[in-house]
This record gives sequence, structure tokens and C-alpha cells, in this order.
Amino acid sequence: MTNLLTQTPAWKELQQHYSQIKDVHLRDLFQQDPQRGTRLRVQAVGLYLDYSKNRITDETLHLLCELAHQRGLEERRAAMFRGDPINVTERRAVLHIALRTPKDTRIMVNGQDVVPQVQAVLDKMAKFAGQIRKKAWRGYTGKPIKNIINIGIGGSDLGPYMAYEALKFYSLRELCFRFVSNVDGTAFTEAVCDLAPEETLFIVSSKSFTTLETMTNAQTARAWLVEKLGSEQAVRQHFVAVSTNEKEVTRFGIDPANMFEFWDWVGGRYSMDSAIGLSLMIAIGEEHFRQMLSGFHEMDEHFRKAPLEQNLPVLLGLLAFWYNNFFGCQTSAVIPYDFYLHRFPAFLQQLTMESNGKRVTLAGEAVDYQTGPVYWGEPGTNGQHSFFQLLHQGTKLVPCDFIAFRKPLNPIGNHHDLLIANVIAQGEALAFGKTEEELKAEGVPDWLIPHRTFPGNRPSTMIFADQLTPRTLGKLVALYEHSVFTQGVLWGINSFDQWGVELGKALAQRIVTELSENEDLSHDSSTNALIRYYRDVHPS
Ligand code: G6Q
Repeated sequence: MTNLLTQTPAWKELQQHYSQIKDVHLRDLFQQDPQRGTRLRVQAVGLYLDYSKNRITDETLHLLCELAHQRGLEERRAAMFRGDPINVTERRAVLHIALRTPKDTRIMVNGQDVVPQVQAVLDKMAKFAGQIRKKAWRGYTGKPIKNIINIGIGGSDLGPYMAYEALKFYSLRELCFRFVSNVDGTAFTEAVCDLAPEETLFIVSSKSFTTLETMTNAQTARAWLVEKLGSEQAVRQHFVAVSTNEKEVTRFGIDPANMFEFWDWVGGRYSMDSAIGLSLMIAIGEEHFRQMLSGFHEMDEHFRKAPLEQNLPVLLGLLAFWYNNFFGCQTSAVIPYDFYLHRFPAFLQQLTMESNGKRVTLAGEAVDYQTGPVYWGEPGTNGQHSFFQLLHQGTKLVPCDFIAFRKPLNPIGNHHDLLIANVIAQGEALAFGKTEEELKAEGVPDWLIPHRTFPGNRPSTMIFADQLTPRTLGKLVALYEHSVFTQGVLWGINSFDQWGVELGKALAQRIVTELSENEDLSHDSSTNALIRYYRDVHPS
């Protein structure tokens, strides 16, 4: 089934359907059906998904669901939940859903129930987080820990960093959290420049414990601490690890008792609810962390059980697919109208693009259709004063997801009304625009009319929830995880490997020695010249 997307009957029907619907305006769709705004929405698991401002009809949805069915979405979903090794290129199960499943479920991997292991690590995390929060964990000089620095990159950084920012409202404010990911020495320098080492804990988060950036930063952190505190003995009280690699953790000098484990069936970008979320648990406490997990689980269950037409992640995935593969949209914007979610677009970029930025099918054949779009975004209302111009009047069609909450966490004056009025207004303006006639009626002079016309018919989806809580965040992340999965199934690709990051890594290893050694260079002329230009100020 993998390479036959464009041969499926539903794809062919969708092509025909697309040619009929592609120029239909949202203004007409809304006029023809006064109930559209309440009919094309789903309220489930505490989220309100309004997808009525998308360029679809009932027929589109029906055909897209049919395509999902013909591409085997239900079977693939069952295979994931069962723990089958669906990450075929790495021969691994894909079981982030096991990280948030209730204690009494059984999920078998290679004949072993993984749920007790997950629960044991959660308990261990909770104990440690509690010790830090209650000041029971002491540093080398006997002082309590005040600063927590997560060292990790990619999946070992973006999730915990995003979630910490998202749930800062619930965090223990007397603790200071920082996230160091970049190998650029500035990242580490700036993170520690105002911190006392005797009050600082480093969490080295790395599934492999071999990642260049993370290990470089971890060694630098270790040297900084040992130099300031004057003893190697200090490492044990100031470093803990989150990893699958006990051997390397021990070699680094971290007590294996202070290693928080996860497993090869948790992909990096799907790991924020594993021990990779240790910094988050210290920040928000065990109870809130567990609430977040239950939010994830609620969405997992909804994804597993709800009919496709009523299934939030499936709908989101189908819409993304529709614009990507039929309207030819190259990008998709995600605009959270909540300042706490300011890292959410960056997190989603990895989740979506590392997962679905693939050019061959599961069977290794080149695809003859587009796969994952570019995701980008910024919080509203800020985006309105920068790139929204292009969304409204540019030549590109960019479907947008808006995320908003009914109740603010920080109610002051009428800020929240203004925020929500803006997000609702943007959806309306994008969909309906402003016509020549309307402008004329307002007395706009003829020469200015083309400049002030908004064509409309620009799609957006609104995800509305009650309030940004740990539980809601869990639901939102799982919503996108399963939307990515749905899209990957439609395209017949492996959403769970990331071979595309390997080549650059290997070349960097080679170039790093060439920068400092004066040996002959055998790259292309541009690469050789760049290396020589750098060597000029760093003679060996
Ligand atoms: C995510 C990727 C990647 C990974 C980082 C860090 O899905 O696998 O972003 O998370 O490369 O890897 P380590 O956790 O092994 O350091």
C-alpha cells in the first residue's frame, strides 16, 4: 500500500473534487449553509475545534476520511498502540502513548510489559523533584539547589523548554530554570553567568549520551563546577542524567542512582512526557506533571476511539494534507494567542518537520507527491503586526491554526477580551476579506481600492480551550503528535526516523579537525575556501 497514494480510488476522486471546489469562496459556503459555523466543528476532550473556515465541503471531508481509510489509518494506529515496530528503519516500536497510559494497562514490547517500568521512573522522578522543591537535596557545600539547567538538544530540549514556558504559571517561582542546547559557547556562558555553582543542578538530558552539542556543554558545565567548587567530588551532587545509556552516564561521573531512564521506543521529539520532562516536573511538581500526562492520555484515547469525521487529530491531519497535496501550500502557520505558548511553534517545527520531512516511502521508494509542509509561527497578537500582511494580501496561501483559551491565567483589565477579539477577528478577516463593493460603500477612492481589497478565502482552524492548564497542554501536544502520525500514514512514510540530520553531523566531525590542522583540503572549492578563511584567524 505504501507507494500507491496517487493510485487509490479516493485520491482520484479527491482530484476531481478539488477541480470543482478550488475556486469556491468561503463567503459562498457560509452563505449557502447558515449552520456551517456550528456544523463544522467538533467539541471533544475539552477542546473546541472550529474547522468551518476551511476550503472544504462535506464531500471533501468524506473523501479525505475515505482516503485515510484506504491508506490504512485505522490499522496503522492500532499497530502503533499495540507496540508493533512501526519505525521500520530503526526496527523500533513507537510507544510515546505508553508514557501516559494508566498504571493498570499492559503494553508489551518484546514480551515485556513496559507500563511498570514507566511508572517506576515516574515515581523516581517525583521523589527527586520533591527533594529539590523541598530543599532536601543539598549541593556539595550543603546549600539547597536554586537553579536547574537542562542540557540537551533537539527532542531533549525543545519539549521540556516549551512545556516549562507554557506552564510557568504553575511553577515554583523560587527556582530558576534555564535550557542550554546550542554548542555555541554563548549559550552556556549566558546561562550560568549570574548563577552560583553551589546552588546549581545540571540535568544532562540525552537519549544517546553521545550527542556532540550536549556532551560538549555537559563537559564545559562539569569543568565550570569543578573549578568553582574546587573538587571532582562535587559532580555527584550537581549532575543528574536522563538517558538510555547507563554506561556513558557512569563514565561521565554521574551516579547511576541519579540517572532517569527512558527507552528506545520513545522518539526524541515524542519524549517530553518521559524522564526528559524532569526539569518540568521539578518546576511544576508531581501533581501537575501527572495532570499533564492524563491530558495526553485523554487525547490518545480520543484518537484511538473516535470516528474519523469526529476525531480531532485526524481532522487536523486531513486538513494539513488537503492544503499540502491539493492546494499546493508549502507552509502552514501555527499562531497561539497565549504568551505562555511562545515556544510552541518552535516545538511543533521539530515534531512536524523532523517527522514528515521525508522523500521516500516506508518501502524506500521515492514519493511522487508532496510530503510534510514547513511549519512556522509566532504568538498572536505580535504576528499581526509583522507577517499577517502576507497572510491577508500576499500571493501565497498559508493555512493557519489559531490556538486560544477562554479564561486567562493572568486577568488584568480587558487584556483578555482584546486578545480573544483579535484572534476571532483574524479568522473572520482571512476567510471573508473585504470586497471592492464594501470599500466603495465606505467612500474609499477608486485608485486606492485595489490596495485595500482583501480577497479572503484564506483558511484557518481555531482550537479553543478553556484555560491553559497542564492537562490542556498534554491534550494539545498529543493532538499534534497524532495529526503528524495521520499525515505520515497518508503519505506512507516513516514519521519516526530522522536520517536527514546525519550527513551534516558527519561532515562537521571531519571539518572540525581540518579547522585546527593545516592538512590539505579535499572538499569543493567553496568549502575549502571557507575553512581557509577561518584558519586565517586561528593558525595551527
Ligand atoms: C528527535 C531526534 C533528535 C534528538 C537529538 C538529541 O526526535 O532524535 O532531535 O532528540 O538529536 O539526541 P539525544 O537525546 O540522544 O542527545
